[in-house]
Amino acid sequence: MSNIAFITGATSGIGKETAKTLALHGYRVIINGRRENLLNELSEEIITLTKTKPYKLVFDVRDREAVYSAINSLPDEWKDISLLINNAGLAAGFEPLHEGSFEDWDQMIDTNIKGILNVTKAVVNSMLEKRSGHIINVSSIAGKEAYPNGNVYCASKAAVESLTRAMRLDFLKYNIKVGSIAPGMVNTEFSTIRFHGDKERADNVYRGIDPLLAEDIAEAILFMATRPPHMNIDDMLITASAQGFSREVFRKL
Ligand code: NDP
Ligand code: 8X3
Repeated sequence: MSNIAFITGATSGIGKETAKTLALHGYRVIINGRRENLLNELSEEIITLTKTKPYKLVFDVRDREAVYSAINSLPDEWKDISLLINNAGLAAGFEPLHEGSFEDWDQMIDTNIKGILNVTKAVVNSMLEKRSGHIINVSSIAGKEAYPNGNVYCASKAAVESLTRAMRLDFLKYNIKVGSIAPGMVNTEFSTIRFHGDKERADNVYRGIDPLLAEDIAEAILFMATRPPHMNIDDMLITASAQGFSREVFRKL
């Protein structure tokens, strides 16, 4: 097996920490995101940490042509991807369904569902040919149970859970492992983006608790990725200790 890992949404949060963690553990990493300046910064950080240079692919996972053109442009020495982390994703908006915005809905559905489909279809061919590979989809606790105002985001992550199971079945005979990880509350840019830049409202989400950190999820992804060939982790649900389930949080105020 090669040691090339491809991480989507690596400019921030879980994807960024996963790229660093995998690189520190000997993977050669391909990093993706739309914000080129942040990919450049991460690249420098990884070079300092590991003395190895990541490969940067700037594209929007919603843009099918851009996805294919980026993957096809990989030089031969970067083509043999053995680990795909489908992490790029977001929540946009937090309103009851009847107040939701079409734009937010499209962005979540196109990124969280179609983005995974686009990238997986573009990357999996070489895994199918080699009859080996591993795909880890970043789902969410929101995919396990809907919560008030979560509507389309929860549905998009429930789709990630379902697609993960479907991929596992379709790729089974090709010896490609497929699993998903479902984090609870992780303190990243996630809530700021969900609330369209309202940082104060975002900070409030984590008020009075110790939320998960992106590093916690990165370590769990590393664990999933480094199990021996006979073992696959299908699903891993991780919450902060103060989070009983989606909206059940004990805050020390
Ligand atoms: P961040 O907002 O910190 O990071 C999101 C990443 O996704 C960024 O690197 C962003 O890069 C990338 N991204 C978003 N849209 C696109 C796109 N269209 N094309 C390419 N990249 C994109 O949030 P998190 O790290 O928290 O989120 C990572 C994943 O974890 C998401 O799938 C999220 O749903 C999931 N998750 C998060 C939880 C949390 O509480 N934080 C809990 C459970 C799951 P850029 O903007 O540069 O394109
Ligand atoms: C992000 C976690 O609980 O805000 O997926 O939906 S939550």
